[in-house]
Amino acid sequence: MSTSNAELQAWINQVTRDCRPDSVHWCDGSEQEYQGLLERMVADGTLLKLNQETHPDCYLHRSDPTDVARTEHLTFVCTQEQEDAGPNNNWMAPGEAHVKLDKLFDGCMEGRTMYVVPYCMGPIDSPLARCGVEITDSPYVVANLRLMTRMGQAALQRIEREGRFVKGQHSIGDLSPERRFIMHFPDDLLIRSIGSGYGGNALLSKKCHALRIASYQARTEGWLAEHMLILGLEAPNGKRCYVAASFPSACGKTNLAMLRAPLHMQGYKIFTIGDDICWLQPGEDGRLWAINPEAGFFGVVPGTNEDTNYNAYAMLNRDALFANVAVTADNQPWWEGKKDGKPSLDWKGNPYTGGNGPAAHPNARFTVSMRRCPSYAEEAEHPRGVPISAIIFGGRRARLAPLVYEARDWAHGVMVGASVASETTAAQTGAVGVVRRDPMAMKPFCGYNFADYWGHWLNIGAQLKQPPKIFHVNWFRKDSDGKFMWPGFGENLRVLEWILQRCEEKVAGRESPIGLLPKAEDLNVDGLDLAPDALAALLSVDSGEWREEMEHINEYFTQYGARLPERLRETHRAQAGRLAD
Ligand code: GTP
Ligand code: SPV
Ligand code: MN
Repeated sequence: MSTSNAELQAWINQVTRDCRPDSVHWCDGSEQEYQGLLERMVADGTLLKLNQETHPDCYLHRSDPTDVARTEHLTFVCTQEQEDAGPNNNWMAPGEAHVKLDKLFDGCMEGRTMYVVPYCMGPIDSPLARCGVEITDSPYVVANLRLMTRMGQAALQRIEREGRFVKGQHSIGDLSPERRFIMHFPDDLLIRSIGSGYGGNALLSKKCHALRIASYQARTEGWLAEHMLILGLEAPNGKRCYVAASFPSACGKTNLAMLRAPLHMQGYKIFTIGDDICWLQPGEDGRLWAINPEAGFFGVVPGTNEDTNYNAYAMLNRDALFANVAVTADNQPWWEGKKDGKPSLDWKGNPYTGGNGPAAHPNARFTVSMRRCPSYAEEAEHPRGVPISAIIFGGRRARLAPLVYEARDWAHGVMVGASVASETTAAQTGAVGVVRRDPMAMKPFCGYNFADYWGHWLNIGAQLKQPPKIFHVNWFRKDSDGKFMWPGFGENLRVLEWILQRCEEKVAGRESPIGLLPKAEDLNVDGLDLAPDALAALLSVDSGEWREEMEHINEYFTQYGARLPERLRETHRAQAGRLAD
């Protein structure tokens, strides 16, 4: 096959010459092609067929034990000037990066098939959507892209019509962490990734394109590429509004996006538009509009069950690809938090004895098409997206951050987002549970200098006639025994209800130095089994601790030197002042 786009054809020819695959396969995105890939992977052991009676069309992929999460220390942004990548990114000069990568890619596909995968991020007819092509030697990556993106013929046609696309060159190489790099060349709309077959390292449409490259593009084009879920919230009166929420990796986006109303709040309904990535653009009407560029989910498996995430759990019994879960004796997938069955083999395929850590890897994941989600919203296909009424930032903080508070205005909201901190999780390699700054949940994903990014956020706000209100939430506050104080999951709807009422100006907030908190009587806690004083603690602001926090935020901002927007500095100063009073 070939394409009428000369740039694409030349790039494919070049990669073919360099990587020397045995054959080249252009993906058309058909069901037949998908089934063929699955069969081939079952035959060579890349995939294991799970119990087809209980889990029709479900498969398990066991990745290399050194390749189970994103590797941030091997991820680089290669701009000409280091300052443009900023202190928030690893940087390498483009020339040096290409020399290193050329050596690694040389002949790396010998004996393998090279797949050419055109994909579209966003509804295929949306002006907000953008296309890309991933070249990969991993049929597992291709199968994931089929579920996660609008992939194949239609995307190629859009590329040929528009002429512009992001290039992603990927090879699993020899899977050695010593020869693993995920490099971005935003000026060339190019990604080169080698040595990993896992998630965000290898499905280049996702974090590499839809966040790192897209955020860079968005800055010059006047939009935002964010690590956010999008949900539709339908109130008992039938009115729907849309909310975008940004939490760091493995901090609750998928769960909130698919929330099911608990029994006592049956009048409400949540619709899922996206669970991980959101592209936002000011509309002509002065509102902020959002699309989900993805078409599927790559979600955290452990902890998922009928109570925590009913809708996700319902998707996991057919047409799902699992990565690094355990299996039961009758070959059903199993993970920590699953209520039935017991593990027979752990995620590495070894007999599970109980003494050797969890049976499923803590970052075990599922891949499924969005259409399989019972709460999937038709609006996800709307070319112009949905208008956003509220933006929520959040993190995993055992202390300090209250359950919910509202920023005073857009600029204050940008400061709230820029100062998000969260405990690290298993979604990236390295220590778990360490608090680090993760502004807008974008620390691993912003393709340029954070200082410029915050400036861009301020500019976007200035263009909006009806800017969304900005909130901060924390589901993860712990008591002195180390137990979560807030029940979380479905009960988070109580917080969404308050947010909705604030958006509609139906309730007033309670002023505090960090923003508006709910008055105790405005947060619905009927029927909740909260420890005595828990609500007061969840809604309290400790000025002493917050003064210290403002010092830490200041130290963090100082790294960005003169590039830090003055407005952000002022907003910080004003809050520190309010805390000192
Ligand atoms: P990425 O896909 O990595 O970007 O993560 P995500 O933000 O979509 O995270 P996800 O919703 O998959 O949640 C990850 C973990 O957080 C799981 O272990 C959940 O059980 C836990 N979690 C989610 N929501 C809540 C909550 O409200 N309270 C508590 N305590 N845990 C939660
Ligand atoms: C995350 O780590 O934020 C994810 C999973 O959503 S990955 O696709 O691996 O980045
Ligand atoms: Mn994510």
